[in-house]
Amino acid sequence: MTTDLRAPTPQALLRGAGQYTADIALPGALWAVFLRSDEASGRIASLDIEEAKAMPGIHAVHTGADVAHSGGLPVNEVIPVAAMPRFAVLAQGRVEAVGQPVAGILAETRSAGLDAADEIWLELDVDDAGVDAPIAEKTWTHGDAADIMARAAHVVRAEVIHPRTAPLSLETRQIAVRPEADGGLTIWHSGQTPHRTRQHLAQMLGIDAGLLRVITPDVGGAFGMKASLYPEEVYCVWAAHQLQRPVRWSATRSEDFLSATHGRGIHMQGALAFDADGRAQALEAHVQAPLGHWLPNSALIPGWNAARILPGGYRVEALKILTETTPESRAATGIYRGAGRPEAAALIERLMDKAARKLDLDPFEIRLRNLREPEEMPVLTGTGQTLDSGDYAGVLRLLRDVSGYDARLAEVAHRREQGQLVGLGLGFFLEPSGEGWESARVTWSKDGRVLIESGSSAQGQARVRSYAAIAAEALSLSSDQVDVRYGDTATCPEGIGAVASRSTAIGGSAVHEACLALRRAREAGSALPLTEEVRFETKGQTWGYGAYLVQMSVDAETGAPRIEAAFCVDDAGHVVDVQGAADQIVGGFAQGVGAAMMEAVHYDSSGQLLTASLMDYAVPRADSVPPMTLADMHTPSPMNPLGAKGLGEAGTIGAPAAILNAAIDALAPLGVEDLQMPLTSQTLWTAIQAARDA
Ligand code: SMO
Repeated sequence: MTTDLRAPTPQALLRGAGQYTADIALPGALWAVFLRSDEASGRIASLDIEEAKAMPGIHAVHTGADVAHSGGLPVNEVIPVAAMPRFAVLAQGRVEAVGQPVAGILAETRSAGLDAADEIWLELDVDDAGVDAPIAEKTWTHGDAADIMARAAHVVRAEVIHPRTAPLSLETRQIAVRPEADGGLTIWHSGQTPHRTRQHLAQMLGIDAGLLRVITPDVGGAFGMKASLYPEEVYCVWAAHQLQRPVRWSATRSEDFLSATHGRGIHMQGALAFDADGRAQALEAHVQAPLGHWLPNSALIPGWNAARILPGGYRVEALKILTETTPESRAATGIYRGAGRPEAAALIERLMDKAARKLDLDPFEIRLRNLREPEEMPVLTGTGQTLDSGDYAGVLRLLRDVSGYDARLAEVAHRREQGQLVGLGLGFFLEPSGEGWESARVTWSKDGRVLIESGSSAQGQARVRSYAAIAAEALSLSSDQVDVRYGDTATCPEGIGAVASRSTAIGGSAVHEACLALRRAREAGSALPLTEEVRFETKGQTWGYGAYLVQMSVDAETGAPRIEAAFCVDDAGHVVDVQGAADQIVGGFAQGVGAAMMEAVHYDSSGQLLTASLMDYAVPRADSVPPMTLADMHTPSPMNPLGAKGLGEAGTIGAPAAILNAAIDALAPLGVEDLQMPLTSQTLWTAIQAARDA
């Protein structure tokens, strides 16, 4: 069995040469299958597993009582939680959402496990799910926003509702666990944070972390959905340890719809006050962020991000923002590419567009009047964030140029005279990336080859290419002399992982500093082989940013929307991998198109999931991606030696704001002032009819 995780190139992944968790051979492994709740809320009146246990090929069946001892999953309390919902490996006395695992079955084959699940008799006393009170809330206050609001020349208000979305990585959740002779466990896991996974498992199951080896082999997309441990995964690790048998689980697509974390779902309302010249003076906002029936590690991040980032790049000092997070008897919510950033951008950009209309200013002009200047930075915002660097007005001016904005305005005016529904939408956004530290061990061998072992990990981002390029530049080598390895707690130095667009700026800086140390050692006359290990701690978050312009037409008869063109200007500081950066923008934009125009997880009023397969849940395809023109600026970040900023979420953050503004602009001649996502043909057709009837 291979344990040499020399990471493959992107080309190898495309050829099918990757090795994913489901590819790991695990002779004699038992398949985990779960009986899941088919009700959203209720007391377990009876749960009879005897018949299931007696079925052929069934090794064991467990219920909540068997795993009641396990500890809770640590939650990152960026907003303090008043009453933490219970983390249950298997339901404890009650069910709290459709899809919650109630019994775990260990079977010789998956189909035997599925048959046994049919023979488990679960009786529920169904009760009323209801919506609880918020369990975590936080207010950001600066100055006296209410007073300014009351005296302002102009106040605009907006509401943006983001549907729950399913992150939908191509590879579903996967885990494979093998007990080892020393009493330890090797765990192959489709995850984003191997070291954190090891630490959380050790803590929850009371196993010494030194006995656990977590390997994240190739991971087929994650988008934040794989940044936390799941009850099903904790069960597999517990069961393998308990039974001393290898155990594996591979989620079906429907299991992911039911019980993987959902993103978004945030409902935001805001008001922005302006003086007579269109200068923003005060901001008030309310962020309602839904939680599910349990909290993954990053459950509170989206609601926190949506608030702290909300003023964006604009000079609006007085503010009052309240975030409330409320559990629902639904699947858990968590981070999903952007994680609160698209929500912040959509609300502030709606407010800016509304103000432009009210003050009769061009959408570019009102933003240029309010964006912070490069000379102000670093600057502390009203929500206590330090914006590191940037030329925000510069990207707007570049966007205006590359999009040929003035000619497009004329084209839109002309087509409107012919009765067409067509509009332009602008969105400016910020992308704060991760904080903290990351590590790298770099070895320069006698044969001249260099091996990077990173504490970071990856899920398809061509990390090999960027880390190899950083090492090649520092050591004056060619990239093909560099190998990269990551995603194994046994062989790689301690690290955080691939979340929050942090890997190039922080993990890459660790590689850079380790290579510079090697270079110095070499120049001082040391002989090869040489190894350097560096733990790089960032001085603070980097704030990537950008501005997107979308041209959209809407079929007046059917409501069908079409993005005719998209222009994306991004500033991610120093860019290491130019092709990889462009790919991230395009892929991210496609996910933003999905969120803005087609995706929505639906539950009925009793908590039944209506969108449990790709028959019911639309996702963007190649033909949903419009013609895109990319342009970039490069304002280096002072926070790390590479000057790099995060960029992996940019497309997903900037797209919905621009698309929403474009759709509303397209229907504006009919008197439409607001629309909510997803902007499907039905949404737009309904808005057109309502406007015509008005
Ligand atoms: S939403 Mo990301 O994987 O931090």
